[in-house]
Order: sequence, then C-alpha cells, then structure tokens
Amino acid sequence: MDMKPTPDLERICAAFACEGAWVSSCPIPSGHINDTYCSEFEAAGRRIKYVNQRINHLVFREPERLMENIERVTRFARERILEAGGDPDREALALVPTRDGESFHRTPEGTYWRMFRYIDGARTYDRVEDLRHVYAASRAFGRFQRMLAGLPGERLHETIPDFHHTRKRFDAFLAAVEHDPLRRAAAVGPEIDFALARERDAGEVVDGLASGLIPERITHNDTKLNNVMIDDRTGEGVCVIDLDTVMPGSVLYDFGDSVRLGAATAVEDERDLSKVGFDLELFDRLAQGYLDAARDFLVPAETARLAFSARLLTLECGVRFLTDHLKGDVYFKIHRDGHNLDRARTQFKMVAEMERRADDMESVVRRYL
Ligand code: GN1
Ligand code: MG
Repeated sequence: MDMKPTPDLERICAAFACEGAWVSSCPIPSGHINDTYCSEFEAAGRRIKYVNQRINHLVFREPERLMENIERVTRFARERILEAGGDPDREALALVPTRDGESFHRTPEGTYWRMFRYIDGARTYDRVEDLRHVYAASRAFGRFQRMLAGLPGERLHETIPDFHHTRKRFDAFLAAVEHDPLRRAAAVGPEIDFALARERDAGEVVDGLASGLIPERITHNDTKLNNVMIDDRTGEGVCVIDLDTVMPGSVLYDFGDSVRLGAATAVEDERDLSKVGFDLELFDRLAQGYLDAARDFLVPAETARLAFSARLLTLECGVRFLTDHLKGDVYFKIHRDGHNLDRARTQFKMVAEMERRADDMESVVRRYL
C-alpha cells in the first residue's frame, strides 16, 4: 500500500521559480504511478495555484530524458496554440522552471520533482458524467496526435521501453504465473485462463508496427478519460495532460486505451462486477470524437483495427494488473488488498463484452470513417 511519508512541499516549491509566497499544499489523489499535489501561493493579494509532481523514478528510469520529452512537447504545443489564436496558458501544460532554469528538481534524497501551472476553470472526470465529455476528450486526443505529427527534431525518447508491447506484457505475465512468488496464482485460475485464451491477439499491433504496415507516430499512450481537462463552462476538452508516456507508438494504443475508461459503465476498480460493462453508446461518442480529429490522417491499416484495438488494449491493461497482483503489487499503487486483482477483473469483463459486441463496434467505426 502507498505509505510514503508526506513530503515537505514548502521546501520543494522553494526550488522552483514561482511567484509569491507558499501558503499550502495538498495531495491530488489520482494516478497509479506518480504522486501529485496542488500548492497555493499568494502574490500581491492574489492566490496562484501550481501542481507538484514527484516522478516515480523506479517506473520512469530516466527522468532527465522524460523531462526532455515533456519540455519539447509542451513548448511545441504552446507555439501551435498561439499560432491558432488559442490560449496557451489553458490549452497546454506549462512547466515552471526551477530557480536554476531546469525543468525538474532533484532533492538531496534523490527524488525528482516538477511543477506545472494549474489550469483553472476545468477539471478531469474519473467516470463518465456526460456523453459530451467523452466526445470532447476523444477528439482532444485525436487533435493531440495530429499536432505532434509536426514535432520537429529527433525521435522522442522511449520513456518506458516496450510500454505497449503486448507480446512482452504477456511474457512478463507468464513469468509471474510461473514464479508465483506469493502463491497467489492458485486463487486466480479463471483470470489466468481468460488471459491465456487471448494470447494469440497479442502481436497484432506490435507486429504491424515492426513490419511497417502500421505507421509509427507520436502518441500519448495513456489516454484515460481523466487525462483530458474538461472546461467547466463549455464542456470542451481544453488540455491533454499526463505527458510522461508521450513517445513513439501507434494511434491504436491511444484509441484502444481510451475505451477502457471512456466506454466503461463503472470505475476501473469496481468490485461489483454486475455494474461493470462496455457501453456501445459511449463507444460511439469516443469513435466520433476521435475520428472527427483524426479521420483524414489515418491509413487503412489503422482504421481497420480501431475497434479491435479497444479489446486488445483493455486486455493488455488487465494482464498488467493481474501480473502485478501475482508479483505482490510492486508497480501500480494499491489502496486495499486485492486492488490489482479487482482492476484486472473489470478489464476482463469489459473485454468479454466487447468480444460479444465486436460487430456493432465495427459498424460504429465505419459510420464515422
Ligand atoms: C497508470 O498513473 P496513471 O493512472 O496515469 C499506467 C497506465 C495504465 C493506468 C491504468 C506509466 O497510469 O499505463 O493504463 O495506470 N501508467 C504507467 O489505470 O504505467
Ligand atoms: Mg499516467
């Protein structure tokens, strides 16, 4: 369970070039990997908010390279938004540099911190509250891909190598089943069998990328609904956040992964599986939103696999949760016993429903192509 001591955020904030005097900090309890806080400052009678994040450097093993990516991507986004007459302070994440002009701060204890400006008047949603948000978030991810197609310079760093290499995710899963360090495998036989029965699908996207059939693009790779800030007033997707895994990939990773949460009838860790399911109407909103932004740059090898990618990426995520459960919860933060197993079960339930609705999903995609 996550039991790290509370960091001294006043001291951490002092390393960054932010305006005013520190007032308070509180945790933002979201995300399974990094630790996020919101800090308030006061300057000339005005309150200013910032977001602090401690980068999990056991997961992101090269924080310097990761931050290089984020600097490039946010700088480029800002330029494009200015060009289009938008508001760069709301539509792109803005890093606050350290007082030494760096993009992150390394504490004497060896933890890595970064700071962003807080985006006001917008929020994220952990579950669907409004169909329009689903459309808006999905379109925002499509636009994000379209924008990053123009990023000049070198290939971005792979912040986590083979992040969506489904085949390698299966290999790690098989190894965890075999080693079974905590003797948990016997109790999860049906879940293990569910995953194994679908192993044949694992190569569909990675093999296509390797052969050149599926183009490599810059993708977000963690396209949960709650990684788009939704404007409180307009309901539009204002800003794509959580840029740690922005790197070379396939659009199928992004579209597929967005369905896990965007078309789910329950939260990712719902224990009552009777509430968990896949909703075709939500999928319809996702498909239209994404294709309204991406339709004209996708190639047939991509569009032909969009519906399939939803099953594949949901399966992959379920396999990752189950692997972590077997290994003793060493990767994803957990907040209760069996948390990763609960998460794996919701993902597998969604996969099973998507398999039943496969033809309907294909029709939805065709409708918006
Ligand atoms: C992790 O930390 P968070 O919630 O943004 C994970 C994603 C998973 C997701 C499952 C770097 O994202 O790949 O899809 O949990 N991020 C990493 O909810 O592993
Ligand atoms: Mg993330």
